Amino acid sequence: MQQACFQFKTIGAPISSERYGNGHINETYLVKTDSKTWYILQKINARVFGNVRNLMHNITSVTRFLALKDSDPRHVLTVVPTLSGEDFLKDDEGYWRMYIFVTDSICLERAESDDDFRASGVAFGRFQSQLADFSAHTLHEVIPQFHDTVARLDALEAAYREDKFARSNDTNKEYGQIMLRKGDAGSVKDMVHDGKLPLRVTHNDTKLNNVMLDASTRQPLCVIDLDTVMPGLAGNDFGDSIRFGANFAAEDERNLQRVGLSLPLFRACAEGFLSTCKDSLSQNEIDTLPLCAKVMTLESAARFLTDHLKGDTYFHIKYPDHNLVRARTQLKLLESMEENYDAMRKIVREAASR
Ligand code: ADP
Ligand code: GN1
Ligand code: MG
Repeated sequence: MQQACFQFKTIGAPISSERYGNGHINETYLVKTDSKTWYILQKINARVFGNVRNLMHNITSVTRFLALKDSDPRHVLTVVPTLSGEDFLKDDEGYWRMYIFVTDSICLERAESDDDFRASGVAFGRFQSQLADFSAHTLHEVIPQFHDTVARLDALEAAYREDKFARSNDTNKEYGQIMLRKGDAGSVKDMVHDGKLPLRVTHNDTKLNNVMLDASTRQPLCVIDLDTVMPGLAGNDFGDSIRFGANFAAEDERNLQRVGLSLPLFRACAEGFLSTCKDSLSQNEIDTLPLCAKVMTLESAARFLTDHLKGDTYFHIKYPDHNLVRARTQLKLLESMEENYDAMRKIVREAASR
């Protein structure tokens, strides 16, 4: 990692590097230099991203496009080239890339106020509307069927049946709870198939910790973690934000009594998101935002449980049953969304008519 730091065109020489952030996929390091500019160095997870060249093509083309609209380096992620001018480095350890560290910013694991979460909604809504005229066909589908929730449930079923690590007995209840809700996933898929929901260029991983806020004003600066920018559904970007950020508790809270949907946070995100992209959304897209929140939560439950059954090869874990804990948390959140579904729909209607 230390050698990799020196292979990029940094302003100033790297003087320290330390593991950074809470991402579940890549290995992230903060690199300080003897200049004022700091960097983020990432070892790209090549097991998750089979074709790193295509991945980096997506990221550089999207960031260049965004930079033409707003050249402030704090408003768009900036890829730092290697000494030989490439957008990533391949060495004996794997694939590396570097970004400019967004200065005077904060990146939150939990919203500290409704306004923090409103800012996240604004950032992802704005990201989507800024990319409305980006040519979607130039993007590679870096992870096929990434948000095909029906396919995610099929993958869970296969893992459950195979039961390679003899873990299925502990997951019968959760498996049943997920499969019971396949209809919701199918209804979104059918709407796409019938042309009722359009594919747009979306972020697809809209967690609060993938947004940078200004450290003093707490207004949104830019969206980061562009690995999964691909054609997708506007509702899934909204829904995944809600799943992660409108929960009273963390994504991996063990005490399920603490888990549930916060309607004030839901409202804040809906208002922020719709304030920046509602003019480009169809009525069907707006109407299905609450459904997409449920489906993204269901999908995450399925993905975490699948990874648990397959021996934890996808998401970083901190302890042996971490993915099972995450799956249980998602299911409890989903139940809470179901209980609050009418209120969620009302809030979205109100936010859309502001
Ligand atoms: P992962 O795909 O593993 O989630 P991310 O790209 O989201 O990786 O990076 C992990 C964390 O590193 C982020 O949540 C954020 O805290 C921090 N980070 C990433 N890129 C930047 C950046 N350009 N400036 C400041 N912090 C960053
Ligand atoms: C991963 O990379 P990170 O931590 O922002 C995952 C998302 C999941 C999320 C669950 C490429 O996001 O899809 O929703 O974990 N990213 C990828 O926390 O699979
Ligand atoms: Mg991330």
